Amino acid sequence: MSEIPRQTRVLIIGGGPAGSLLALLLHQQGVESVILELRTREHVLERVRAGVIEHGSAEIIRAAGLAGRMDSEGFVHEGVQVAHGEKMIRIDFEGLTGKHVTIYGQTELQRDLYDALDTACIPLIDEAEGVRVEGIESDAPVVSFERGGTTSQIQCDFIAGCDGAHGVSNDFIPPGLQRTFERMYPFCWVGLLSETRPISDELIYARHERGFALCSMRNESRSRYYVQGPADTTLDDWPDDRFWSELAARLPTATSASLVTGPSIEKIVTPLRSWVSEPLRHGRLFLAGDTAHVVPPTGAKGLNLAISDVVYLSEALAGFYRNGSSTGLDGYSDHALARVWKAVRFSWWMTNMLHVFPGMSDDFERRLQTTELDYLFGSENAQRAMAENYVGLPL
Ligand code: RFL
Ligand code: PHB
Repeated sequence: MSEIPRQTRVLIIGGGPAGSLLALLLHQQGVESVILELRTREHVLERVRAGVIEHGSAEIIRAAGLAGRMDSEGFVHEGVQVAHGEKMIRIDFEGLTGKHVTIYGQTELQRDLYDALDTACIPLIDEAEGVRVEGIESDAPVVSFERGGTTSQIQCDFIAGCDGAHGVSNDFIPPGLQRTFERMYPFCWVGLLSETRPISDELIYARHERGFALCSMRNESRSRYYVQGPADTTLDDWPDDRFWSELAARLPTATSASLVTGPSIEKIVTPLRSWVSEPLRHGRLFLAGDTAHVVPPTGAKGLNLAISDVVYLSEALAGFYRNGSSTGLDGYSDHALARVWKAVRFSWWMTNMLHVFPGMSDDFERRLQTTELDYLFGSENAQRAMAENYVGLPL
């Protein structure tokens, strides 16, 4: 990034999937924007995160002209497996809903987004530190930041806060005007990436008395696995050998027999929480993606919500520039939150059903949890409800 513009229409804070896709969608509707990203490009492109793209998200990516690699290198999954102890069933997405999901790493999508930003000459200013805003309640806000020891300012019409769960945009809304909703779960996930053949052609979500496990993948030779760990666990507690044996112990015996293990090439510990901040707007500031809401990864919804938020927001902003109407902008928060809460509900439901809650001494609750799984295993209607949510509710 050589020259820093002094002015733009939409100033986007955060160059993750939400910020990058928003910039592209705006560009395609003739609206100029600038992205400020705290990290280096290399750092953003190295982060290992999501893997499941909903049916509708894939269509959006396609319509934005970004699907070349996703369509050739991603994998269409027409179902997932759910295991409970030694039992396992398939949730048949295609048969139950006529839809599917695509397995394509967020890392790859982020690369496609950055390539498209470069092709469209959309300014992405990386290593932008200390972002702060003035005049959010005016119609000409100013955003300041430091880069390489120099302070710069960009004047804009609107600010889009897309800076993720650890960003600052949320802090720009006065506390009295914001309401937050939170649920911390009393466990975390330990995730491991390895250059090994995936255990199965489809994802496996498993509930076992030892805890939750998830088998996912990136391609035919790269696997992504997760196991539930204690809330206070650290990576030191999870040498590869322990991870693999714990994973194997939580899968049905016939399935774990096909587990191929190998050295980890990346390992993470991630806490699980549900968190929503309302409203998604203050004056000229709009929030989208993880900065506005966080869901536990169990339902594979975070990236997909970031995508639906920015679709709504780009349409509202483009509408404003097209016909001067603020109707779309005024409705953005309610519109986006209605979809967000459905994903919060689904992720909470999946998390509750599949994890072992420490200290769940209450026999009544334990029975209800296993009954939830029994019902899912035995009812096509329950499976359809899960499939409908997993492939993604309509935008
Ligand atoms: P991001 O991706 O965090 O990007 C925010 C960007 O903002 C930058 N930033 C700042 N920039 C400027 N100034 C500041 N002060 C800034 N502070 C931060 C950051 O550097 C970053 O580049 O948020 P965004 O764009 O809202 O996207 C959200 C998704 O990344 C997230 O929801 C998903 O990764 C969640 N997620 C999953 N979502 C799915 O839809 N499907 C999945 O299968 C799925 N699996 C997962 C997941 C998240 C996981 N972790 C690690 C939490 C699996 C895991 C393990
Ligand atoms: C992943 O592949 O990283 C992944 C898949 C499904 C989830 C969460 C993460 O629910």
